[in-house]
Amino acid sequence: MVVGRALGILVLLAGILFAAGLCRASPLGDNPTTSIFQPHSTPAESIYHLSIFVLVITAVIFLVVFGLLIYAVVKFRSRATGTDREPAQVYGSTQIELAWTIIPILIVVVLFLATARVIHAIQDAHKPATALEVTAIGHQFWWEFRYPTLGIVTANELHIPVSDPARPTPTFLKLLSADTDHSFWVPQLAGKTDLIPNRVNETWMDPHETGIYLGQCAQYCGTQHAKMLLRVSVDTPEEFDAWVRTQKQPANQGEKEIAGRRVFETTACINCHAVGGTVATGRFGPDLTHLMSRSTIASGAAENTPENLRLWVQKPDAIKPGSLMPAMKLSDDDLDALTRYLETLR
Ligand code: HEC
Ligand SMILES: [Cu+2]
Repeated sequence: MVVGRALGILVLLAGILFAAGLCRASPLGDNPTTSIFQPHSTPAESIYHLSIFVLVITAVIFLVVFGLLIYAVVKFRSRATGTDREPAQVYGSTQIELAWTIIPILIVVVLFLATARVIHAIQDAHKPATALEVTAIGHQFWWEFRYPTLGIVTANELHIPVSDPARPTPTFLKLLSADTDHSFWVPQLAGKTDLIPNRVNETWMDPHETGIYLGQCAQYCGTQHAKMLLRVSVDTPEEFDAWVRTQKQPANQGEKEIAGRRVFETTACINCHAVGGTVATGRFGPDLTHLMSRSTIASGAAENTPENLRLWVQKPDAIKPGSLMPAMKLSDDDLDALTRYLETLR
């Protein structure tokens, strides 16, 4: 009996240690993580504490139930006593039945109240006047970010300022969808919130540390849902201001890349893409005004290098099969010129 129980507990402990090891394996910094166990923002911290609380309660229930089960299995195992008689049958016990009705009800009430408290604290949080406002729009299969108060439009890589708890500058996001359901999830910064067509959802985050935070669309939205990644760059106030200044500038007109610019502006590119201050005003695809200020393309599917840009325009499917950008079937010369033009969009 003792051996069985000890074994069960050992297996459980090994499991917990293994899971904890997985979560700790990648420290923030060079190797950003998507673990909910390393929160860096108030909503994520509340969710983390709630998760631990629920995990502890359920672990205790697990241990008690399994302990009793193992005890019963061992204690009442069939023994070679020589008789085939059934053991004594016990019918009903008011005390035990009351106990196993009332205790679970109490546990559920406690879990409910703890969860309701966290939901209320996150959903009804006060929005300070210093808050940054961003509108995030989910598209198949990329993210559009608009800063209505700053007049900036960008894609896939969200820049926000770090929030000093003494003088908070949280970011409040309005979540919209251009097509189907998506879900905005940056585990270290906030819980998941869906983006639903014809509905405005909201979320917020107040990152306490600068760095890159990774996220992912968390609601299946079509073929390339898995490559609908999110990058949040949490900047120091100075870095953020500098970023805002660059983004507010009109596009580099690519004077030196007339040929490439002509290809861009005489091809269907401009129906789907915008480049500030030019004839390109399409909104179906990501804004390309400051394309080169982003470190990845196609929602994190590839690094933003000249080779990848060229490959992307030539054959988006090579990077992201099923993406909604068509292969543009350009000649090699046009493609080279176009790539050079894209590289001027800083
Ligand atoms: C029918 C609309 C459409 C046309 C035409 C189109 N694109 Fe796109 N483009 C998209 C969509 C949609 C995406 C986003 C794909 C994704 O990430 O899933 C995209 C993504 C891109 C990206 C990556 C941007 C980023 O930040 O991730 C570049 C660069 C780009 N297109 C360039 C071009 C060029 C150059 C042309 C013309 C030769 C062109 N596109 C024509 C719809 C279009
Ligand atoms: Cu998705």
